[in-house]
Amino acid sequence: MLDDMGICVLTRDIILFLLDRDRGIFRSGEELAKIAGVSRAAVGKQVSHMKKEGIPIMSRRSTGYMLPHSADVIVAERLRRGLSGIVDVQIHEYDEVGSTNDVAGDMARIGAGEWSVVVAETQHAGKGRLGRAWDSQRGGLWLSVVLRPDMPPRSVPLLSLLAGLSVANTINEHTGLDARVKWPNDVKLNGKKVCGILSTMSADAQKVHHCVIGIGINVNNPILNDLQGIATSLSQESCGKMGDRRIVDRTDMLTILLRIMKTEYDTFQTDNGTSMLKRWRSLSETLGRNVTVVSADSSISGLAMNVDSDGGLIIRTPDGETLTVHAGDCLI
Ligand code: BT5
Repeated sequence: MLDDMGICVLTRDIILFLLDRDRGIFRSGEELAKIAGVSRAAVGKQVSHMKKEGIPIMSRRSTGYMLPHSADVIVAERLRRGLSGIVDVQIHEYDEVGSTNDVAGDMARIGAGEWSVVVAETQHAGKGRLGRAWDSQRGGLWLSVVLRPDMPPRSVPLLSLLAGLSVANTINEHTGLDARVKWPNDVKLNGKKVCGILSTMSADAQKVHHCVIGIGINVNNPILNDLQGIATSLSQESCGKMGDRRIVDRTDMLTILLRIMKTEYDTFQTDNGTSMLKRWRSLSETLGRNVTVVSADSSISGLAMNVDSDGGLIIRTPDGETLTVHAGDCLI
């Protein structure tokens, strides 16, 4: 069917959109079929596909279908509408992939445009930096964004800072929690990691062809026992006094995140990151602290003074030397 913006909407997406809009209310197959412009049998088929994916749609004979209020699901069509006129986004939604960064990278290599976004419910080979694994169970936000910035390759780390800042501001706006950014690629809540960023690029010496900004946010997903001491999720941090876990709306979060990221990126392109860096510094939990940055060939300790215009961390060592590090693990 064509929606009010003239966009062809997949039958699955329109059915999910309608059930999401009327959560808690049964809608007949006939009504859904009419709006989606398909047969009742086609509606039944799409609903059973969605149930197999784990979307808890309830079916009642001779009444219809209903999406419960508690269902934690990314509603692609609500996301598209929320971004319409703000970001010209191409959403590619998957139930399961190896890594959204790999899928987005393949798409970028064959010409996908800026703001092509790959989002998956789960990743079976989610990646951190340096070949580390990223745990990506259902309930999180696992996405990768294709960008084609006009910048030299040495400045690409700024995009990781931009993405981290956008995530922290999204969390603060959407949940009222106090998220902070940690150099180079983390977002933290109460000292624990709630989000990691993995940026990759294709470039020659002077010019970036494309970047893939991978963002992993722990939202409603469980945190592995092994990671409990260092990682947290939005739902865990939003626990009520009775210890009841809140389900955070991932569709709203993703909408806000992409809006904030687009605004940051537009400004970034006009001032080369000057104002983004100002905002990053004010949300930073790294600056002003004693840190050790460990990379493949060095370990540098000292006071984190500032970030430079390419996103490098400026450190003053105990013997008064000032050094800039461009990558590594930052221990505080
Ligand atoms: C990162 O690496 O923090 C980058 C993570 C990027 C994940 C996104 S998800 C969407 C996109 N597709 C991908 O395949 N990746 C991106 P790093 O700084 O190296 O941190 C990795 C370390 O964080 C691991 O060694 C664990 O200790 C820890 N970790 C693993 N899973 C985690 C999780 N879900 N939450 C918090 N920490 C985690």
